[in-house]
Order: sequence, then C-alpha cells, then structure tokens
Amino acid sequence: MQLNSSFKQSEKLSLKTEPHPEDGEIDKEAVEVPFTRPSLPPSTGDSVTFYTNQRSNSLAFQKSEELQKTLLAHQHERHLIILQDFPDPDALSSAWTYQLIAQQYDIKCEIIYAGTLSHQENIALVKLTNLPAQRWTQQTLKSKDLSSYQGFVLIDNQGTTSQLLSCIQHANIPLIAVIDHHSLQAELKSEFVDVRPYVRATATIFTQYLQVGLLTLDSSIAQHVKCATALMHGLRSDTNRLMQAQEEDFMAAAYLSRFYDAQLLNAILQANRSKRVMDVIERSLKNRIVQNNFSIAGVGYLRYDDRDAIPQAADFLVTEENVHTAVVYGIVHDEDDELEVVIGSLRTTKLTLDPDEFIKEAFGQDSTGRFFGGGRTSAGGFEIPMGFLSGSNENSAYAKMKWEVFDTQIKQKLLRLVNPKDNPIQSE
Ligand SMILES: [Mn+2]
Repeated sequence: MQLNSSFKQSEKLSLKTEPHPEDGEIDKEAVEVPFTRPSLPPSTGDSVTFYTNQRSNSLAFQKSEELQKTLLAHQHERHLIILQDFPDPDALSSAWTYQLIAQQYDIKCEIIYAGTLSHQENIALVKLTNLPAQRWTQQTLKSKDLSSYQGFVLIDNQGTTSQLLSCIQHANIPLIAVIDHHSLQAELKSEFVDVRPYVRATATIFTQYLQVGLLTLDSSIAQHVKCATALMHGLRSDTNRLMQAQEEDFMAAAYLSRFYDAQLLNAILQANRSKRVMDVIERSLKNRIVQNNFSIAGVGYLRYDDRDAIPQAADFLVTEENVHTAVVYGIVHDEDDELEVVIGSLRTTKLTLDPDEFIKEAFGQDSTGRFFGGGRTSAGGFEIPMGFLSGSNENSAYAKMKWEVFDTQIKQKLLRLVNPKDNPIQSE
C-alpha cells in the first residue's frame, strides 16, 4: 500500500519544515520524504486539498509512513486499543479510525475502556454509528486470555487515565503505538509515537492520516461515512465547536466534510442531558466559590454513569462573567466494584494558563511518580483514586465526613495556586 500525498505535484519531495516554537525535534532540517509520491487517486479529486501549512503536512506524511511500517511489522496480530476510562468523542472516533486502518493489515483491534460512556452525546455517538467500543471491567479482564493479544495501542491518552493499563502491562503486552495530543505525560516505550500537544484534537491527527492515504474513505461505504461523522464530532467537541480550532483542524474538518453525514451528526448533538446531570450542574452552581477569577466547585458524590456531568458543569461555570477558569470535582462511585475515585475537570479561557501545568502543579504525583492528571489546550482533567477509603457509604455520617475531607484537601491545593499569598494551610 502506498501513501497518497496531498501536496501540489510540482512541489519537490524534499520539503522544508518551518520551525515551530512548540516542538524541538521536528523542525530545522528538511524532511526527506523517502519514497516517491504517487499521483493522487482521481476519485478523491484532491487538487483542492493541498495544505498551506507545510509543517503539519510533512509531519503527517512522515508519521503516516512510520505508522504504516509499524503496522506492516505486525500483520495478522490481535491488538487492544485502550481508551481513557471515560472515553470522549475524540478518543472514540480516533480509535475507530485506527481500527479501520489496521484492519487493512489484517490486524484485529478491539477498542476497550474501563469506565463508562457517560456524556449523553457519547452514548448517542456509539449507538447511532455502531461504534465498536467495549467496556472491560476488572471482571472482564479476569475472564480474558490476555496472551492472545500481541500488542496494545493508546489513543487520545497516554495510559494515565486508564485503569486497564497496569493489567495490560502486567501481562507483558508490548505497547505498539501512542497517538495523542495531550502533553507528554512520561517517556513511553512504544514502537510508534505521535504525540502532538499543539494539535487541538486527536481526530485531526487521524484525519491527516486518512488524507495522506492510510485509509481511502469511500462515501458509498456506510461505515466510512459513520466514521467520518464520528471524527467530525470528535474534532468539534475537542475544539469547543471549532472555536478553538486552528488551521490544521479546519483543514481536517474540510476534508471530513466530503464524507460525513450532517444529519447523523445533528442527531448525535441533539442528545439531551439527563435529570441527574442537570442536578450535578445545579450543585456546582450552588457550591461554587469564585476567587481571583477562578470558580471552584465540589459537587459531592455522583454515580459512575453521570461522571461526565463534571466537565459539563465546568463548561458552564467558566461562562460566568469575571471567571476565566473553572474547576469542578466530585467523588464518582461505581456500585458494582465498590470503587471510588475523585474526578475533576478544569476549563479555562485564559490563554496563559496551561491546564496541564496547573493540574500537575496543584496535585503533584502519586507514590509511583504518576501525575493525577493533565491537560491539553484550555481543558484538563484529574483522577485521584481513593483506594482504602473507597466504599462504606451506607453510613451517611461517614460518607459526609469523607467528602468534606476530600473537598477541603482539593480546595486547599487549588487555592494555593489561585491565591498564592494567603496560604490556606497556615494555621491561625
Ligand atoms: Mn482529545
């Protein structure tokens, strides 16, 4: 299989990439594209799709070629694609695209996540497109023969937001590929790495793979149309309805516009919030404290299925006048597993605030050196496992006390950054 190029045919094969302030490795030197550029397939009419942004284009080309080599080296294998515990449209659509790309190399990928599909739009997305993602609980893991998988892949995450990672690593399954747009969380030992923190959505990266020919989309194939629709949704939702999109994201959206189903996307976006999600948003409004343009709200306990109410509440709180950053958190509990975890979301409109840095700075690392979360442009999330303190909430006085401790601790850690002068930890 050969990659298509969406460059102008008159362009030389050796393209100078423009230096980019945010990436050290991929600039300066001319990128030699090591194989000839085939002419464009007539069916796609690609003459309109040449980029003005050569940097992203040649990087996409180079990465696509690397990925192709990696896939070729793993033909006929079975892989797991691991998503964050609460996968979002960007993750789901990108994973599906990866699955379709890998399928051409007779690689069977299963898309798995440990948590739940929480946001009403995510549920609608999966249902309406038949997106092939599966939930794997701890019990599922036990029932699986992990030795039948020869590799795993991380998409739109780097393993820090998945409960499945430790089991997979424990089973000695090698990491084949990491494709993400969050800031690099740790050095990952992976055969293929494409981590681009300056790209707004993983769906943009995958659309670029499609554009250079890793998979030729065909409007007459229903699955391709649905996948393009899913990617459009992923791209849209990670760029705040394209409001934070940059040229690359717009270019990707333009490409997808040829294949996606606008009506289907509309149906996905029409999904309504549940009453319980509305209640969490209400609690966040009632409980918020606003200091130095930060709005901080603890929302207490919520069910696993309603976990996505937290980012939705943060999205809402950041719209208040004089607020540039909102942080909402709560204790999410899974009744089946007696599992509890503090989940939080940050949203900011302040250009100089880096959510990744802010979250890492606020909460630090766990005993194994892993951060509790991180972020991308304008948004971030964190998860603090409650371990031994999980469960036993039948005793409501205990449950209340537990919440108060976590609530106080999180507020202290946040306010230390929000209000560096008055140290809330200092005793009177
Ligand atoms: Mn994303």
